[in-house]
Amino acid sequence: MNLKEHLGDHILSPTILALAEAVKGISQAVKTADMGKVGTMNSSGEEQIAIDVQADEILRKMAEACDQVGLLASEEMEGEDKVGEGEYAICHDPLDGSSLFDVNLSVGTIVGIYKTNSFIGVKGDDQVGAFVAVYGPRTTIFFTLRDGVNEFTLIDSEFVMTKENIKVAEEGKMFAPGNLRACSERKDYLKLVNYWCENQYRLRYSGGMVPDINHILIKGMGVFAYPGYGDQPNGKLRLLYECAPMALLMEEAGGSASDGQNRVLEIVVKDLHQRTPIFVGSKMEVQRCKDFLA
Ligand code: P6P
Repeated sequence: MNLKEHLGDHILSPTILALAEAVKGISQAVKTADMGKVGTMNSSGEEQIAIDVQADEILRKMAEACDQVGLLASEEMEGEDKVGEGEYAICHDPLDGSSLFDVNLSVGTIVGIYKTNSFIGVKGDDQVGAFVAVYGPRTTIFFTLRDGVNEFTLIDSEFVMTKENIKVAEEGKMFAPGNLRACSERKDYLKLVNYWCENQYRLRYSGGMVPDINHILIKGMGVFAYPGYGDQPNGKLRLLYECAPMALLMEEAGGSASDGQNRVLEIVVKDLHQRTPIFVGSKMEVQRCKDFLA
């Protein structure tokens, strides 16, 4: 079954199809883009490389052309922009993991979809959908419109369903321990990492949130962690366009996502670029993280 057949007459079909077309463009750009820095910074003060800007432009053009979309926010933009009269709002990290680009590791696009006229004040629970693309040896997308999670693979320019109704088990011994530097100060995180090691968890960590969480969804188990510490108590990952979409996808697949205390999907967006710690994956594995972390 292809993407269009799967979507049928779903109200958000035009937006998902438009996102899929944008992913085709980014997938092409990833193969040929210049790896150089462009000498500019994004809204979080991170140096941009050419593909960051290119991917952002592809998604902006998509949003402007899609009648359903009225509002746009991006990791690469300072504020939220009105891009049309549509009732839906798109927030995205156009190319997550671009620091891995020059070493030819997988990168991705993360998208949250809301029905709102501003992102300020929303919670991840308000999302009507979440959509992620993985640019690896193959280009795949997985998304939810609050009806489960399915994976589609780009084959001969068409997205074909390759995994239906993805589910994540209650527990599973695979771990993706982000920000291990935090162990230098956070003995609770060090204890958790030691637990994983002493209990022979299988390490699956690439440094890219998208492929690392894709791994948990496709293998159906495991946990991804990115805590904060020191002068970054909320860690590095952004709530609106990285953690909240991933949290919705994981909950739709039967897993969970916490900031160490609360559900990620309950955190109110006060700033477009606010950060949050995140522990996401199999329910019992996330609970274990909460139990270990002060
Ligand atoms: P660190 C990639 O830059 C990213 O935004 C996520 O994809 C990834 O999980 C995280 O940062 C890695 O962070 O601090 O290990 O470089």
